[in-house]
Amino acid sequence: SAKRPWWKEANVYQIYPASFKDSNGDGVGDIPGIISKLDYIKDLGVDIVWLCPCYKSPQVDMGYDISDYRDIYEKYGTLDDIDDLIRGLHERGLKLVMDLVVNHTSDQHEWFKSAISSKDSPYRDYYVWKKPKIGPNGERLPPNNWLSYFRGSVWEYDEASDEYYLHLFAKEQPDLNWENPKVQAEVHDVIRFWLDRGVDGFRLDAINLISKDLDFPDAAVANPSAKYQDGAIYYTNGPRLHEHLRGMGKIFREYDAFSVGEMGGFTDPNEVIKVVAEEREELNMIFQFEIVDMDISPVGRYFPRKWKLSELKRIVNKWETYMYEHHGWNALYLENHDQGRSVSRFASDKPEFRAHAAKMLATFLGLQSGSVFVYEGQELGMANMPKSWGIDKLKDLESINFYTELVESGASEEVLQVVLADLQKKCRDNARTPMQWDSTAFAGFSTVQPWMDVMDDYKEWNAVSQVDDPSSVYSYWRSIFDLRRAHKDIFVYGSFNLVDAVDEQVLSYERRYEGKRVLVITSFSELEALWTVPEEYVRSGKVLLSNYGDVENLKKDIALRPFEAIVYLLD
Ligand code: ISL
Repeated sequence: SAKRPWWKEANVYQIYPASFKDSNGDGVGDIPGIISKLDYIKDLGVDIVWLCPCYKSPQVDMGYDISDYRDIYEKYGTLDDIDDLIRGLHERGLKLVMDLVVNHTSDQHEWFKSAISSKDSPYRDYYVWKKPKIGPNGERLPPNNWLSYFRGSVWEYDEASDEYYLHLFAKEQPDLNWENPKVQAEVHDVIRFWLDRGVDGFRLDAINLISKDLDFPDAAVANPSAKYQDGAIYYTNGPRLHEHLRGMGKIFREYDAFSVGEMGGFTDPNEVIKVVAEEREELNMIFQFEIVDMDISPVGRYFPRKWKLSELKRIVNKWETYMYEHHGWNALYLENHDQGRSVSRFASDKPEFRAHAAKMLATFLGLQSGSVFVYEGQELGMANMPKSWGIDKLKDLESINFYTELVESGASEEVLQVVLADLQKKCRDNARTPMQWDSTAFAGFSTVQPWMDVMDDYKEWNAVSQVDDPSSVYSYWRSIFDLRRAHKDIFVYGSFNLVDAVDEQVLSYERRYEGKRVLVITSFSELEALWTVPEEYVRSGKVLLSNYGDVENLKKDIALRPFEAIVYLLD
């Protein structure tokens, strides 16, 4: 039978430091701000805080460009503040997980500054350098045609050495060379530095990109009109990935630390299990991207794709049943700092539906098998940026570069409108607006105009108005975490059964542990949904939770109201 390590019972609250709480009136969130909100986090009922990068950084990519792994970004605070944060969390029985960004560093990191200064630098091989390719007319070309996640080539030319360096993300984020044992040792030292300081684990950024195909072959030309092509198959889940993960996993086990890897482009559970199977001693769990990629068109990230509820069911069923049967573990999420707000994207943020829709998604996500990740503001039902916000409101280099490239390539007004609408739905900026604490100026996030505008709806949608309201989205999330604790056998360790694979309005699943059974019913529709409870579930029982709050028993034929969610414990 499966083991019961502590982290299987742990749920996570993700904090984006720039947008959580500003304590010193500079318009940017900071660590003392986080410390001032620890009771709020504790009361929600989570066990772990995952803090996005707070290290020293020039902030080209919001801290995912680290210039010193052992120091803190000055606007966020100091190492002493981190120590206070760790203490404050531990006093409340909470743990701290930090973001480990080691696919790349900042170009302002000492290693890179030295590496680019001379081919003889002892740090040269910390990064990936290649000679130019010479084109048909003798012109200098990048070593291959790979497209960067943030647009343009993944190669940046260095005049002085006549070589290019690799950067899968921005040119200010040079990729580390994991083939170099010294790089591996440096990363291990960084991990120990933080674990020794009292940190309880890591979220490993873009970690399945660290092992590259050393031939660096050209990518197939999928888009003939584009200069650069998607080379992901040559650097995702590469040949030495597991070896590198075991190297880090060994240290994590030494400290009984938590680990979750971010692994986009990983859709085969037979491969993922090689990372999360306990006996392999790599990572506890990974973020797979199938749900958040569901509405992305093959044409490009910010082109829309219509999805059906049956697709979502297939994805959920696949991961839930596979991990249960193979003793793996899922990381459950609908939001993070790279995604649009879930209520707007997967349900509805129309005023008449928003609260029910947010609670329905909490039910859908929060009662599955796995560790639940809630992103700051999700517990309040925070929504996407309004349509009235134009492109000039965007701050993220990813969305800006995507849009600018389209404009520069002469895209039609029609295409631009499609992309703008899709950015409004999915772009990363949606998740980065300031937390809405109360109805005072700047939503109580700051005393001055914040680095990014506060959403227009903060007077109605904020923490103060929800914390003591038993019918709020926040209180509902708290009930979800209460349920997971009170019925741990079922919700943490129980099996998962998809109840209806075909209905396009209603998603229902059963959790079961020995004789105990719970039926979860969620409607993803803004219309009434007529649904027949399958025979074997029509029996007496008790309603554990319902988002409309007025359901008393389970009938055979039910008419679910818009975005209704009901949780039954069956006798
Ligand atoms: O690999 C992907 C898809 O297959 C990407 O989605 C990738 O996983 C993702 O873009 C990585 O995001 C993370 O690293 C970035 C940073 O900008 C994001 O905020 C972070 O979450 C670079 O560090």
